[in-house]
Amino acid sequence: MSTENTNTRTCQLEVGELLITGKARTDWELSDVEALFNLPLNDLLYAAQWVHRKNFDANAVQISTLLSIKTGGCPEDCAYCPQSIRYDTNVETENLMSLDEVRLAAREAKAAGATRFCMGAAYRGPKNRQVEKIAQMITEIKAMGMETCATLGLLTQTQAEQLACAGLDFYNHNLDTSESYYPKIITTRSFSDRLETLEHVRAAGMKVCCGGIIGMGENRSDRVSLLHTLSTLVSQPESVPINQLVPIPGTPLAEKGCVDGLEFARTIGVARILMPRSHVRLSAGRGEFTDELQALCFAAGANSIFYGDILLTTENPEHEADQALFSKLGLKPEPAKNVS
Ligand code: SAM
Ligand code: DTB
Ligand code: SF4
Repeated sequence: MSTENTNTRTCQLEVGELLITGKARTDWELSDVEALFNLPLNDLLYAAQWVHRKNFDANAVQISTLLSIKTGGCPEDCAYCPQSIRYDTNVETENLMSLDEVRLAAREAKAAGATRFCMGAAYRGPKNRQVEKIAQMITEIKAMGMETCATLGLLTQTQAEQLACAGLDFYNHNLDTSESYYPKIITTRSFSDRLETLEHVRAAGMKVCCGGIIGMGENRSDRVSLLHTLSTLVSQPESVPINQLVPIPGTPLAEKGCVDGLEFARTIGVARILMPRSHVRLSAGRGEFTDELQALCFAAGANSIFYGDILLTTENPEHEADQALFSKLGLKPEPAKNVS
């Protein structure tokens, strides 16, 4: 394996039975994804690094800041989620934050060096009056010179266009898992509802942030299927968050254990090869990772993180810990202008 052929104009790499070019393609077969998952880890890491270096500075990591602008009280039944009203968790229901509160938080994030500001809301989907308020927040944050991202649940086409007009750069909406495992995790909206929202986001001209969660009791074939679906969307998502389940007491997935770290890193490596130009983000669950596992994930092609002590409701590594890790690994924040 791994014979680099530099004789042709396009560099190619033989990876097991596959020939990869490091360019984005959306015609992956399920069997290709399976084959990548089955590679010896060293071969997978080599191929993922090869692809990563063809498309990115391998030592630069895109940094986003996340703010929960509307916490808790969500009517949906997502089995992993501390914000669902159906589960008895420690999360209190709060109203949508005011424009003043969000402005202040965004100023602080900017001062701390954030280049992208993401706002999350515990909605099934926003009401039109909520979209109007959030559109104002987006316009103000854009004016501060940061990129904007929001995750508000299902969107209609009109809502997606309103958000795009307000200056929203990215919309995060995850598939979460494979189509076949999905009904075991969420029953209040379907996999195809999610695909429809992604289509609305694309049609409105925004960039797509879409990924999933590892460690919800799914098996390897579900992880294969999730990455296959993501990489064969009409356009690949520009950002691909790979979350490790944070098991929350009170939710149906409270007792699920952590997925094996090597399997997590393998998932990152496969995502990197399938979606060469996407930012692959280490998202929820990073607080439980050792420095060594994070280093392995960066080596496998992860190049984005959430920075800040809290995600939406759960803990993220403290910023001092991330600064120390970046220093130990020789990583640097990716400059905003290169961020896709
Ligand atoms: N309500 C909106 C929605 O569901 O699209 C936006 C917020 S929701 C919290 C965003 C994403 O966070 C979910 O799709 C899921 O992937 C992730 N998430 C939520 N709880 C999690 C948990 N306990 N562990 C890992 N990821 C989680
Ligand atoms: C994503 O995929 N992960 C982030 C972001 N999109 C919004 C959210 C993770 C939430 C983890 C659980 C919590 O903090 O409540
Ligand atoms: Fe609601 Fe989103 Fe949590 Fe599902 S993931 S319960 S939609 S906040």
